[in-house]
Amino acid sequence: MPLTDFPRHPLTFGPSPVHPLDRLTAHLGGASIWAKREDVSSGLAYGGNKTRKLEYLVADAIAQGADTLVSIGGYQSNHTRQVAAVAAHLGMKAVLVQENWVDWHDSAADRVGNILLSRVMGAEVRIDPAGFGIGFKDSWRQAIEDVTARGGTPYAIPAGGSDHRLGGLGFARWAQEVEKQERELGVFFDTVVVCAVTGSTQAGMIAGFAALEEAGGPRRRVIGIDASAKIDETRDQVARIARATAELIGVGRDLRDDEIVVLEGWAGEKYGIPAQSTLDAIRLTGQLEGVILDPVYEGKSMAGLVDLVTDGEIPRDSTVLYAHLGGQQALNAYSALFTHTAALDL
Ligand code: 5PA
Repeated sequence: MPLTDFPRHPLTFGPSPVHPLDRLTAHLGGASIWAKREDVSSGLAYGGNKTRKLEYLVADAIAQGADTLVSIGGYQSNHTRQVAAVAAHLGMKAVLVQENWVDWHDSAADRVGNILLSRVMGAEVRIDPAGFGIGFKDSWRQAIEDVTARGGTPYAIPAGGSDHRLGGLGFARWAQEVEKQERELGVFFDTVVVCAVTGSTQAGMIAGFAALEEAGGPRRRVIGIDASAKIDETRDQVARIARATAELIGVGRDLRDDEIVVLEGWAGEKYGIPAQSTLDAIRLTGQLEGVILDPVYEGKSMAGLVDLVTDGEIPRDSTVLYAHLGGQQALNAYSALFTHTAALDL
């Protein structure tokens, strides 16, 4: 069924803003770089990429009569913070399993940033010592059972809202939005760069652009940058969700392998731990553009973009759309990395 027929509960101000990154473009001396900003497109606890995904999931939750959203992430999950905000906004409850996904020993990691905001918004936060993993977890199953046992009606949202029938729809719609904004701005983005971990952000984009291509639209590259340091899992998840979403929205062909591109090389050694290239990209974008990136996701995808443009893998005459997916709140748990100004010679 076409995307427009799926029920959607709006949670953003409207299309996320698109704007050029002129000083970064000049600095790299090549491809023209623009950003599309999921981090400033909603008034619900700073938004981010999950807010757009949740527009479809909560429409389903409301239709099912759910009263409690149950989800899972790391201590500094941006996703669970957005679930908490959406639950508050809808007058629902939120139960959030927060696992110890990151081997990062900042003494405030389970108190500041995202988790602090979720507590402010009234979510039930369950700290769990389990490590990183995007699959189904017993702690999450338990949380769902507990809600039922106390008479509530849970709606289960997997990590990142990804491994869910409707998980790819939010970013399939993002693709349509991009096409409309291109027409308004008189620009064509031949390349999109996006961070990938639980996968439905990139997968949704791929499915959405495939649908547009089928309707006569141009081909473009959607380059995923793995930030989980588990490239095989990320690739599998993106491919699986992209194919399922494409089928769901009526794309009448299998996706080509060259449509599913997830690159490794910028995740560092572990999920959640910034590499030197992550920190360099955060400082570069901050100091050239006043645009803030986080050390878990966006700093890694920007490091990928910088290298791909510098190496010519993204050609000089390309016009690139960097998907800024939010996540700045986690910076607070990484204060030890930024105790001094390290001004770049720009
Ligand atoms: C996240 C995810 P996907 O999980 O859809 O691939 O998106 C990756 C991503 N950028 C990129 C930001 C700012 C993100 O928050 N975050 C998760 C979370 O729990 O917050 C799902 C992992």
